[in-house]
Amino acid sequence: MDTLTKTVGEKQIEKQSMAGSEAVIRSLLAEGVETVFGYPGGAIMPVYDSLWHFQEELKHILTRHEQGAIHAAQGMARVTNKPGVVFATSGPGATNLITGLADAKIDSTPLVCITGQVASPLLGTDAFQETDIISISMPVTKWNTQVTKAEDIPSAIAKAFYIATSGRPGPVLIDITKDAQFASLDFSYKKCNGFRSYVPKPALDHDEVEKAARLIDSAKKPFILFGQGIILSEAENELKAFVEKTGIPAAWTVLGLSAMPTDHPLNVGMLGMHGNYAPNKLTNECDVLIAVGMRFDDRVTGDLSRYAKQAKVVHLEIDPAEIDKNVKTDIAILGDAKESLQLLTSLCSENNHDDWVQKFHDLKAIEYDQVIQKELNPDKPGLTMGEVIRRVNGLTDSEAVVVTDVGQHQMVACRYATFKQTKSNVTSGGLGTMGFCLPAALGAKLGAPERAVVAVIGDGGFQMTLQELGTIFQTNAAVKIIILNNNFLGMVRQWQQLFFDKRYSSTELVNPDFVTISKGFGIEASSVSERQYLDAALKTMMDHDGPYLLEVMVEKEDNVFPMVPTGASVEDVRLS
Ligand SMILES: Cc1ncc(C[n+]2csc(CCOP(=O)(O)OP(=O)(O)O)c2C)c(N)n1
Repeated sequence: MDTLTKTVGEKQIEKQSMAGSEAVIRSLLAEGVETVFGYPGGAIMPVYDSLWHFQEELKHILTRHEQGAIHAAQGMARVTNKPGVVFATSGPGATNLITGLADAKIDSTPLVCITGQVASPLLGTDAFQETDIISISMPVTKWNTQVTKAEDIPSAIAKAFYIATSGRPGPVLIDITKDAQFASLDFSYKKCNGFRSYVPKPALDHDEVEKAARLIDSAKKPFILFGQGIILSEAENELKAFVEKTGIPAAWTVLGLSAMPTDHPLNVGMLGMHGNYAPNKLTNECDVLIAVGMRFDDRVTGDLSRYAKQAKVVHLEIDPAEIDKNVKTDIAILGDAKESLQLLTSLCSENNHDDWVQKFHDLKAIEYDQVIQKELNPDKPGLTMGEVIRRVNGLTDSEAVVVTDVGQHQMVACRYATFKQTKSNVTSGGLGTMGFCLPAALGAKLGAPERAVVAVIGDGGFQMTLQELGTIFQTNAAVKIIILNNNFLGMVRQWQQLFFDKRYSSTELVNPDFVTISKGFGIEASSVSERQYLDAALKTMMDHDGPYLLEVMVEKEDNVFPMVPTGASVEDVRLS
């Protein structure tokens, strides 16, 4: 590598001549990246070769599948609020990223994915492992670009990091042709801080905030709904201050979980299809609905034509595309949640709404009697998913990062896991991607090594990405894996029971021996099916030095309630 000195204006800039592949690595280092998840192949070999020379500076985690790499990067991003970075080769390597990209896009997770591409003279010739990943990934990335010249690599990467992390975060993809990786450039790196036509953070409109404050002050039954926007903008303290000053009850979406301590007196639980009874029902009784950093997903709103029609709606949101998308707003506050909440809190009067808050408690008592008590302290012999989660809360003192897959176990974990700190719930919310959990838990553990990370997975979803046990073994990441085994694709079976006259079409699973599989991957494991051994089994798992898999045999045909059936109104939430 030669060092060149160039004079630009009056400044002497040190430039280094190097290959495009090395520029990729140096650009990532300039962005502060410490870990990359990926899988090599022909079109990205020059980058992997350059990586070889930077093993001390940049750790590469070789997953067993590109889907595992991207979910692991998502898991890391979710616990650190920093972009996850992924390498994959062209063709199948790149297409294997698509599910993760779609998942990260809908859940606003910052990712920078770098794919190798065939050499530029071969583009469009159906060359070996050529695929048009730019077109394929267009709808599932926040931005993507193809680089065919080595000298464009640093600026493309700088732009990628800026776009992935600014405003509403999301995944970006850079596709680099093999000749651009081999060619040399004079390297210098300048971080991107903005470019024309992209306004990631709208300027706060003081008048709108003032109007919202007056409306909130005059409300008799105000209700706050908060989502992941709080976590992404690190507005946890601002949310708490707002809630406490105004005395307004607040409910979280699935992705908003842990943005506030579970036991905060004004935290009234989870919204949505399997959320709590009170926040769903009382959505249709509040007079002012204040939505912060959430997007009125259909799982939260149910039937829109019967959603909060009586309420004035205030929406605090960073992405203009979300305003009036699903729910018509009366006052839109565009901006970063942290700044918006700070100003709004300062303009609102101190207040309390004790009678209104009591209504939430009254409905919670009904839910407790009819659902929660039976789930957490069952008197039937079969184990419930809820009692497993209750014990995990106790064993981890509510300090763990809980990573879930998709299905009944996910909803049960989201309902019953308790949190003391933020960024403690990692789940595939918008896309509902089975197979997300195991690799995401690995990424979460590597991103937050000091924290306990508990992966809660169904027997179905586990078998979608179980090969990542190999990566967990190789990295010795101390992920605690709980398979809640009901021998069914449980959530689909629940719907078949409730809405398809119990026709269990292709949902019963004949499962392999998960303990043997885990041990085959070098990961200690055990199975438990009786209540009397459950505590000890969970404790053994948590105390084990290193990763551990515990299979818990649970009731085969339990259902998750409450439930707002598809197409129903939130006020028609069912308790059984
Ligand atoms: C990739 C993917 N395929 C299909 C589905 C549809 N789906 C949602 S939940 C579910 C069942 C999950 O079963 P399991 O992993 O055993 O968890 P359980 O519901 O039993 O807790 C299925 C098939 C999905 N969400 N993701």
